[in-house]
Amino acid sequence: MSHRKVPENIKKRLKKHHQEHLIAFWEQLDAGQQRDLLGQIEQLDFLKTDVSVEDFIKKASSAASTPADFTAAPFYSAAPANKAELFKYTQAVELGEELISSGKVAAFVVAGGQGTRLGLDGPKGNFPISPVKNKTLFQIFAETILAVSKKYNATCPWYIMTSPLNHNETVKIFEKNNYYGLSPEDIFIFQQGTFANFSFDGKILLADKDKISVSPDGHGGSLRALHRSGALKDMKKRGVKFVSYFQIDNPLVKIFDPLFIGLHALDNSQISSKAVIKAGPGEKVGSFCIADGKVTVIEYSDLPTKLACRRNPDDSLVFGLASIAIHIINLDFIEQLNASGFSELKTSLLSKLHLESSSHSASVSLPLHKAVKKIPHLDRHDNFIVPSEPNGIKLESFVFDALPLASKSIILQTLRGEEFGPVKNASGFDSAQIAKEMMICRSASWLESAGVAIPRKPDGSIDCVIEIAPSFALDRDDVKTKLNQIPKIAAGDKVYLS
Ligand code: UD2
Repeated sequence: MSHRKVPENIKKRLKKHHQEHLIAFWEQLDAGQQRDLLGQIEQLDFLKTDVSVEDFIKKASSAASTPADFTAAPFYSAAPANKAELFKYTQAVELGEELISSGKVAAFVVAGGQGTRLGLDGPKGNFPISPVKNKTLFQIFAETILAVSKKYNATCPWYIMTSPLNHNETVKIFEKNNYYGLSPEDIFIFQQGTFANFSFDGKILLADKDKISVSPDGHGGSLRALHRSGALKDMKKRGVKFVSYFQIDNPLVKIFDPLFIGLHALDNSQISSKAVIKAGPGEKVGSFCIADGKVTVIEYSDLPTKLACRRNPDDSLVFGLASIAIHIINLDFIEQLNASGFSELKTSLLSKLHLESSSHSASVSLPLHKAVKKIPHLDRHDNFIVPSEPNGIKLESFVFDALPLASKSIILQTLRGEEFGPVKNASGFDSAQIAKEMMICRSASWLESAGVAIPRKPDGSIDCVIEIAPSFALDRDDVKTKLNQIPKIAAGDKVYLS
């Protein structure tokens, strides 16, 4: 046992913030463990400020971030509404294609989440989902990026954000699968940061005698992680200007969409978003709004039911524009946020915490949202507690909270069946089963619009299983160029087009 003393400044800091229990087992740790624990304590930004952790926890409520007054957000519709828009969309597609071809666009997936809810032990990206070949989410995205690189004769680098929960395993999966045919130097896998977990009375929880209990800092942490990991630097070196952001759970995402990229660039937007019309007032997605003149997303849990159900005269939902977590973000904007430490947020207590505590040359701070969770931990009597009921608080930041910080932010509507089939639950809504069915429906729709006959049952449902590989077609138009390669499809067939 080592008898090294806890440095006085750390002791004082812990006392001031009522977190002395973090060193309760100090005497039982060896020198290496003590060093390790000190390092973790030093990383706790808020311990370096005057703000009490109790305040921090009490005020970090998602409700606190809901604006008092907001209206519905304007958006570009999925198809041009008039001649002027048709002209603009055509221009945008041309510009978008040019930007992809010249290597100005990078793919960026946030993949810090685990597949636990889907019964998968490991990174969610390793969840098998394609209807015929059972390809994983990682493989579908990799093959899409490869196909885009070929189509546009360009290098399309892919940035993948993991979390401490799944980083090593993600790297191993890519190595084991030979990067799914992509060149390893064009794949950049990096980890997001973490926030400490708290008990309800504002105490930081211990995972072990020498380990602070932490959780990934939310997808909002990606903006800081892109900077800290060197990913932004790598992008700059390559001449990338636009980051195409998407979530690991959506196999239908169109990662490189010329129209979206082009509209974003034409409008000088700093961060743009794709949206779908909500399936109903209760759908668990954020809603796009305008608050204080800025595009803002209000999470479903923060939108009062009365407002969520409010309807326009034509019966559509007033706040019916759903965020599907697909964005184009300017590299410059991410850099700017990191460099400024989000000075726009200076008035908020929470951001004050982060701004003042920033020991890094650059630091990003977004509002914090808290989630009440079951958090296993070591109590002060050395008992390891596995709670059966929620017992603590996890903090997260959300990437869409960066929208109101942009000078300009646009929204493009897309069609759910074309681009949004998230895999979140083991069964029911947003399940793998539904995502698979959506993949089949989209393939059938692409084929039918090219004139291919798809067998259907008397009730109109599709009577075959189809999978279109990204190498075969990236969109509806690509299918039309491959008609001679498509076999006749009979009822009950399993068809894989590659
Ligand atoms: C998210 C959005 C919701 C809607 C929906 C669309 C939030 C809070 N809500 O809901 O508005 O757009 O998606 O599908 O985002 N992730 C990380 N690190 C983290 C946390 C999450 O990488 O620390 C990734 C995760 O791997 C996944 C994505 O972020 O790709 C979404 O996370 P989620 O499943 O917690 O969000 P969800 O489904 O509640």
